Amino acid sequence: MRHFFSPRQLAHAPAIELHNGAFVPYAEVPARAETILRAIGGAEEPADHGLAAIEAVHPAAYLSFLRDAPAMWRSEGRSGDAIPYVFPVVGRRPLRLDRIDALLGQYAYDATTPITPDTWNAAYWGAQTALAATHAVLDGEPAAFALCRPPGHHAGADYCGGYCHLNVAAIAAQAARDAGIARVAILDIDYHHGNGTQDIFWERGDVFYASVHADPATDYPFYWGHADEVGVGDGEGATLNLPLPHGTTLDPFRRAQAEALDAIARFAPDLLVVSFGADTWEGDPISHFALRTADYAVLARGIAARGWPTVIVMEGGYAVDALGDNVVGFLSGF
Ligand code: OKP
Ligand code: ZN
Repeated sequence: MRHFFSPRQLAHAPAIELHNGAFVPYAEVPARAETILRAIGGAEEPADHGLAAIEAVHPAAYLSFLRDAPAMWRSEGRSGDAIPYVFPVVGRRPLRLDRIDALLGQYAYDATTPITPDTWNAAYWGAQTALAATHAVLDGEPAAFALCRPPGHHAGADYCGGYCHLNVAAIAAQAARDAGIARVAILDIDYHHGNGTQDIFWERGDVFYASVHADPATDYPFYWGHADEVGVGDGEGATLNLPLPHGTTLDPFRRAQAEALDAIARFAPDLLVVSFGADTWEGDPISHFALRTADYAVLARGIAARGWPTVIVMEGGYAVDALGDNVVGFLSGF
């Protein structure tokens, strides 16, 4: 399988995040990508497919914000990374906002996703990594792996959150659509619900979104991923959420994944994007499922057996020492 990675993704390295009432060291560290890269034996550098494929998902005003936020933050005399502290919970509307703190809250839904001076470039190349893997599959590879970081599935069209700035799975899916692929499905098997991906395709019937994740009644991101969320309008029935409880092991996880794959099969996609997170592993420091390293090959074989051309994008996984083995195990199933 072809692997893609840009070392420019490593420059995004926030120092701290707000977690359980205190600032703690940031969990989404560059070493995650470095350890995966070593374990998979290297990767090809992506070509630059340009900004247009990113703008096909994210509005230009949001992209300018990601680029400009660090300079605006520093011009207020602040040190450290830009972090929001106030959010428009009554709903967002296109206000004229002149202060960095107002913009941060307008374009984010949580306080765990700092923006550094290197965030834009790293996220841009994460998107290019996803696009390179997508083009490899469009050119005939049965499957390709995009080693993306920061991850993407919490980022909506015009918001960041959950360590995510650009939605790499959505950018991959949209690029496939724009290349003439009529029906695209996204299977999200990160521990956390991919609220950003769900929102982006919520009203669309051409991209199916199915997610297996920790029950949002107990787990981040809380306000999305409940079983009654099915999409609206043209998208009604093209979103499927399968929440699972703490302690979930391989058997219930693979049953839920099979249910998601059966629904995707009824949709009959021409291409599959997998948002893969290894934070379902039993030792993950911020998660509460109980998958073992050997389970990832089993899950991957269940996906590969369906026979759809498949783009795999990396999402979460925070047990850095185990991450390489878990990703290699997953990729070995294809
Ligand atoms: C990103 B991905 C819990 C803090 C949660 C954000 C988690 C983002 C996960 N106390 N912090 O889906 O792996
Ligand atoms: Zn996650």
